Amino acid sequence: MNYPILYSFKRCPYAMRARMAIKLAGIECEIREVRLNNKPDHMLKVSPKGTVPVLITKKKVIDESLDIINWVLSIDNVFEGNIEQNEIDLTEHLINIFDNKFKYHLDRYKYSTRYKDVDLEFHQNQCLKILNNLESLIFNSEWCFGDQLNKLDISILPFIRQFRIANSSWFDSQNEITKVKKLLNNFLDSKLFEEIMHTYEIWEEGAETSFFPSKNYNSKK
Ligand SMILES: N[C@@H](CCC(=O)N[C@@H](CS)C(=O)NCC(=O)O)C(=O)O
Repeated sequence: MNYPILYSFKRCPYAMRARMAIKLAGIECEIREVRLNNKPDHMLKVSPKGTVPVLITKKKVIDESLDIINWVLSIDNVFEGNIEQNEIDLTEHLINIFDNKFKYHLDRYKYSTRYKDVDLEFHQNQCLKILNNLESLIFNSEWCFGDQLNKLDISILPFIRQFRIANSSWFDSQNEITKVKKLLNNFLDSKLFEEIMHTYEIWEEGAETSFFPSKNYNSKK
């Protein structure tokens, strides 16, 4: 096997953060885009829990997005080079809040029809509270802690993007989260975002290999 294999799903926020880490470290992978309602047998064989992303390296199968980011960081410290220890601690603390609380309320806000008796406004407000807290902790700069992308940026921005998508005009009208809105716009306008959102054909056993980052063949934009 020449390349690590990444099972991925374009719009999945967890897969997006894994693709960002991989891209930033300059690692090349074979990418296998999946349909969540028809996961490949091979993916389920190596990772029976059935979530994406799944990264298969020469030595191990990594099937948690944060573990993929940490594996990338163990090879190439691409995004923690310039930040202070307290920012590293804050990064871990905030990722935890986003993966647990924010995601919980986001699901009930964005996919309210999937839940029984949800109070959409309550969950919207809980997410906003978390963004207000984030607003008070980040710099007024390109990324959370300055000019360099950090583990925090790549971990939380895909979720903030989803939150905005649920009601973009409402999100854009929130005046107390200007730094967060700037951060999200910066992300959505970035080359990195464009690269990680490349569209791949759904992978099937025996299909020709597609690469991430894209080599611009065997895939369409
Ligand atoms: N804790 C996992 C969560 C991954 C996850 O839940 N991914 C979703 C897609 S966004 C998934 O694969 N869900 C399985 C399904 O919908 O069948 C991680 O961080 O990698």
